[in-house]
Amino acid sequence: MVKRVAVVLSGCGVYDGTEVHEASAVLVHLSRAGAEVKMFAPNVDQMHVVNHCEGKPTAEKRNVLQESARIARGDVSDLIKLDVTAFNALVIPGGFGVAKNLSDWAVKGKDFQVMPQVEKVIKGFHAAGKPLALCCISPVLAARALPGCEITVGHDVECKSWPHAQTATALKELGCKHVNKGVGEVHIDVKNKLVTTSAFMCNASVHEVFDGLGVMVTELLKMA
Ligand SMILES: *[C@@H]1O[C@H](CO)[C@@H](O)[C@H](O)[C@H]1NC(C)=O
Ligand SMILES: CC(=O)N[C@H]1CO[C@H](CO)[C@@H](O)[C@@H]1O
Repeated sequence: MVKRVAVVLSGCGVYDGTEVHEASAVLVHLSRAGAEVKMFAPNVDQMHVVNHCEGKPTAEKRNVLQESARIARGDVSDLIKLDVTAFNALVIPGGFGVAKNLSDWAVKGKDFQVMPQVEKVIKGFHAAGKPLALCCISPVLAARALPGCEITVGHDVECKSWPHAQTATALKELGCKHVNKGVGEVHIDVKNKLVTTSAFMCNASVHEVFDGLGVMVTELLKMA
């Protein structure tokens, strides 16, 4: 049976949208495994547009769906149209778009909310017993939508390899079980059918991130 996988994007570019290498790696690994992929993104304005040369917001306005279409080579649908019954699994790559457009984590931290459309999709796959894969910062979405779940965003002690380790601490305070894992590893929450990996939460080379996402996709498809 061909596995059908929905991939939810949040724009295009690490500082204001989906992390491009993570999305690309996920698509390559899904393609190699023979999965059938459809991409979705919310049809809303981005929180802001960042000049990626300077890392600073500009006055520009851009739409999350239109920006995601850059990654999807035009083939992306409005998230409102995502029908959980048509898919076997869900993937949400990372990037600040997750924290800025799929939720308000970037602004509110632990008091954040997940965008209702996104929360509905996550809960829909979960309720249907279908597996989810989240990487980088996107496990925060599960922390809110699936209280008490087990996740990894890498390591919980800051160092050169783990500059964002405080995210793990915040997730624990939200009631999740955080499990330390290397960039090439995943954590599998068997009960919730949730696979997570750190990806670019780790200060690692792009090929290491690529390989870690390969493990994530393999484990996701095993449960799908
Ligand atoms: C990432 O790792 C490199 C090489 O170890 C180091 O020079 C750099 O400072 C690290 N970056 C961060 C943000 O810690
Ligand atoms: C999808 C989503 O929630 N997008 C948000 C992106 O950020 C702006 C500003 O915070 C919100 O208004 C959008 O709703």
